[in-house]
Amino acid sequence: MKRKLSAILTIGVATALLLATSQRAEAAFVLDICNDAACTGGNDYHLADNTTNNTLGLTGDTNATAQRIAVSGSFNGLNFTVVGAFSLSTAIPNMDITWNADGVGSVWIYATDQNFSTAPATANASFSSTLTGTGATAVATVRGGDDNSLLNLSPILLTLSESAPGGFLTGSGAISGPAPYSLTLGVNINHVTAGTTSSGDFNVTAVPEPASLTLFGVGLMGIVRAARRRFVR
Ligand SMILES: [Ca+2]
Ligand SMILES: [Ca+2]
Repeated sequence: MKRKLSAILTIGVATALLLATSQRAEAAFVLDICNDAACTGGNDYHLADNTTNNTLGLTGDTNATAQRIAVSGSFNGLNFTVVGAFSLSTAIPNMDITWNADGVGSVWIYATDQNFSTAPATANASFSSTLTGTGATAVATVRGGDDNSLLNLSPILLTLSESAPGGFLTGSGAISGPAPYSLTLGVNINHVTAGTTSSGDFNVTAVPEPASLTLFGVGLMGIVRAARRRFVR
């Protein structure tokens, strides 16, 4: 009975390790740049990693590295550059958007990645921005975490709102899962007066909740028991 339990635990932890280290099977890292918060009604730009989409005044992905997207152009009144959007982990979110912009207008930038395997987890966000111009705002959000869809806009896990002249903010939100899930980082840039410029860096890293760590620990104990039994024999 004990041996069977150890075998089950060993298989469990092996599966967990495989999930944690495996490459995305059919996942996509994508950027959506929209003229409305919900990306509906047309005039919204969709760009998958390492693809070309030279429409709506934008350039397509100019960063050839996988899991990193850069794009620039003129869109909905703003001249802007997404200097870099990235997603580094296959297991637990580690994502970032860096931008700069001028002009008068408003855009919503969303970066989504899929197939994160660690849940529950806490998403920890930091947002620094520099905004010139009366009334300029930049609002960063972390969204999704509840299913594995692209452009996963709901629920909103946390919101960090900056007004001119900008500053540095942090916040956190709960990713409940279940795994696999997608996460979407959003930045709404809003310039209302001529001559406004803005730049910012929005970063999100997640850490597993104790429940995930406990499961992992139970799996490791199974491996230790199985190894010890083999050694004693
Ligand atoms: Ca639209
Ligand atoms: Ca790329």
